[in-house]
Amino acid sequence: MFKRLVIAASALTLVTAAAVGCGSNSGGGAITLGFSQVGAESGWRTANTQSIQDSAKSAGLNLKFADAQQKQENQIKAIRSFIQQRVDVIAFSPVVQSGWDTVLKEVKDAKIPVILTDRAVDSKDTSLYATFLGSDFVEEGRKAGQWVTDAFKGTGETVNIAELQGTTGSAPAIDRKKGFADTVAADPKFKVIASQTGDFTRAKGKEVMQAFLASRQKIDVLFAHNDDMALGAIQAIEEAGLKPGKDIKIVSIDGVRDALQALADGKENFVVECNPLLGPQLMELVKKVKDGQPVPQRIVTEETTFTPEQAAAALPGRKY
Ligand code: GYE
Repeated sequence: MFKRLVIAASALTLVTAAAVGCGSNSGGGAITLGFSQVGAESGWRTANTQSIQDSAKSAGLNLKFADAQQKQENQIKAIRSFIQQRVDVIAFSPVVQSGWDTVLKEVKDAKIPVILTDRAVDSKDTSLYATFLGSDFVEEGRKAGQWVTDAFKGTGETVNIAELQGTTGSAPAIDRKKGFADTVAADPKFKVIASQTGDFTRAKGKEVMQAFLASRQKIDVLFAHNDDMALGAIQAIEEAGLKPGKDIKIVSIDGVRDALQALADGKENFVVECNPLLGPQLMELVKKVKDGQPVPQRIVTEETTFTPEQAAAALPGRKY
């Protein structure tokens, strides 16, 4: 909570500074990076923010950090304020995929390079950004779908699947849904009987799972687009007197410590990793684009998957 207040307060400072036209670098020659974060909706996001703040510090960058509280309009405001402050580089994790062309053109006109971090935009004009650093979300969805396919190999019976989607219109929600659906579509016994957004949060994941359970359809598998929604759903399942991981098999994406613990405890069945520790790579890219050096258009993060045994082994060293 305290952290959220601090982040909200610094977002305000940023807007105020822009309004009074205070635009100089305070880092005394250091590169100034304006970063617009999605929010603080999940454990993944908290780890991502920490990684960016820590690595900006150790790279000696002057970081202007704004938290958009899951609202695109706040991100657009923050980006405009970064332009006014004449930051050297702008990086952001776009909350949704669409609707960025206008503001990205403004940034281009101001000759400030842009780095997309974690999530993509659907702008046709790829010259609006220098590079996109982040995961392959379609592949993550495929890995989740492959686990479900393998887990139910022996049975010819229908397998009912409930899906908790991420934030509507966000790249990870769109891509993970697609990767999963394409994979399970190979066998018609897999049926996605319920699919709704839980906005990547624990509270919403729980609430939507309660509604799924209240509909009294038999659910064999829950696929959650992130760990936090799965963790909320586990609470709903337990409160309904069912055993998560047994009565309902659960697969989710991210690999935060709480989910690995649930996996090791038998309350989840499989976790697909999505790496939030993008800070060090981002800072390298910031330096390069600032210097006008070439960078690849797309940099895909490397990630793994976890079974319960692998989760138990990974837990002691897990940093987030
Ligand atoms: O999976 C989720 C977070 O964009 C990859 O956003 C990120 C997703 C992550 O809220 O937990």
